[in-house]
Amino acid sequence: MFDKILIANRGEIAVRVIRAAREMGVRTVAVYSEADRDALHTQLADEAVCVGPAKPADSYLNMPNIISAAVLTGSPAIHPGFGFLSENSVFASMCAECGIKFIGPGAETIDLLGNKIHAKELMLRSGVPVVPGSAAAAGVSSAAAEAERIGFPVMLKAAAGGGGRGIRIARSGGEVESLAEAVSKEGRLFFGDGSFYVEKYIENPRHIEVQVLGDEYGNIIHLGERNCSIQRRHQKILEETPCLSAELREKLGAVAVSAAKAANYKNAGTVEFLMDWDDNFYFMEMNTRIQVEHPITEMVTGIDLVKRQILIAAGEKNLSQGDVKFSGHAIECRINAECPDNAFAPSCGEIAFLLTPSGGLGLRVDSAIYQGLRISPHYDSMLAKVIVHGQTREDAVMKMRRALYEFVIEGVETNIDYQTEILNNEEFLSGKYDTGFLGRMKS
Ligand code: MV4
Repeated sequence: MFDKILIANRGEIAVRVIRAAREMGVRTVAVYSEADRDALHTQLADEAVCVGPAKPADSYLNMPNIISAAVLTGSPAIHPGFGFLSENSVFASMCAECGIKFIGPGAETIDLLGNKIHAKELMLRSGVPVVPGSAAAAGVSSAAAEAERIGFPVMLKAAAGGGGRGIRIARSGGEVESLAEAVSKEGRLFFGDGSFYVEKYIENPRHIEVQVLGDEYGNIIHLGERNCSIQRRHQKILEETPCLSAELREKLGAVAVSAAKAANYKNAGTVEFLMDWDDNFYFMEMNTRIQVEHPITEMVTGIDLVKRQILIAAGEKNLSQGDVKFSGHAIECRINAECPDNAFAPSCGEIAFLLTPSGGLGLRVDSAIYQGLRISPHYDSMLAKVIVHGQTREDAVMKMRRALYEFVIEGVETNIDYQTEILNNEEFLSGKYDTGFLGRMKS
């Protein structure tokens, strides 16, 4: 086992990783920006190294500075968390070249799955169901013909896309060329890659993803699904598990394991599917990081995913599929510093008063905020994740309502009341909701 790891991240996920490491007897090194001198992750780690100014490009994305911090502190491994450098294959290679273990999949796997066209081609070859349509890159001039062949509506997607950037829906032939131009331009601008592809548009799908774990020896297991259909502008707001019958979970889980095997997948990953109301599912993409919503999977399986990540990176053999047992229902609500009454504009300032609802059976709050902390405009607006675990969905919903009722944050605006609205919504309570849910919810 590593005697020490460096955490190349900030906020709640950095704290989450530091906690796992400490429980394993592994020492921790935090990196922090000048804006994060007083941050919780900076204080909770055994050592902390300043890696640059507040702007992410100068600090949390500054690869030479972070590698230097690992070398100077004698850290044999780096956990990248999510966001920042977590899906950067150049960083993963740089770690390897410096003899530092990147806690995640190999650089080649990150590269392969980061390109949606290559990922889709791989899945097609491996028998994983993909959305009907072209796998190969389409050109602006051939896109309209592709779209006619597939049948409208279609979706145009940038090969390197993510976060809702570089995607357009085309409903008729006349608009394909200009939308293709736009997608290609966005791809070049945001990801340095103008290639794109065309596929059938699935109306009002559910976003269902499967957690997988692979070890260094090719043993891959799944840890069930998460329903992440409650999104606003491609930002997940609330996630829950389970959402499928045991039978469908086994089927989707087996497909997710095939997808991960095809990519020679190592460490924790997530296979994203679109699912329609006839339970047809289609591979969308694979995320090569630990995800924000991982705690709901931990709650229903009792498996600490971050500890598994560290153990796997250190060479430990995977659990077997039979070790994974599912129990009860878990929900996560993301608490953001934002103003729902003002187009969800980010809200900054000092946490003037804080009362965290953490207490009672089956309630967990993952967060890095404390009273007196200043919320900086430089970073993500997520302040906390409230995670509940109940025996049934109804129990979990009641527990989450209770937790949100108790949660007090003063000094910044939050979406706590907005989350409560979701939990009181009839469509949500029916459990039968899709990615159009928040757009329909009137508040
Ligand atoms: C789709 C789709 C329907 N059909 N692809 C949105 C972000 C990107 N990762 C993929 N996305 C979608 N791709 C086809 N062929 C609908 C979406 C989509 C969506 C997906 C998951 C969660 C929320 C969403 C909201 C709008 C659109």
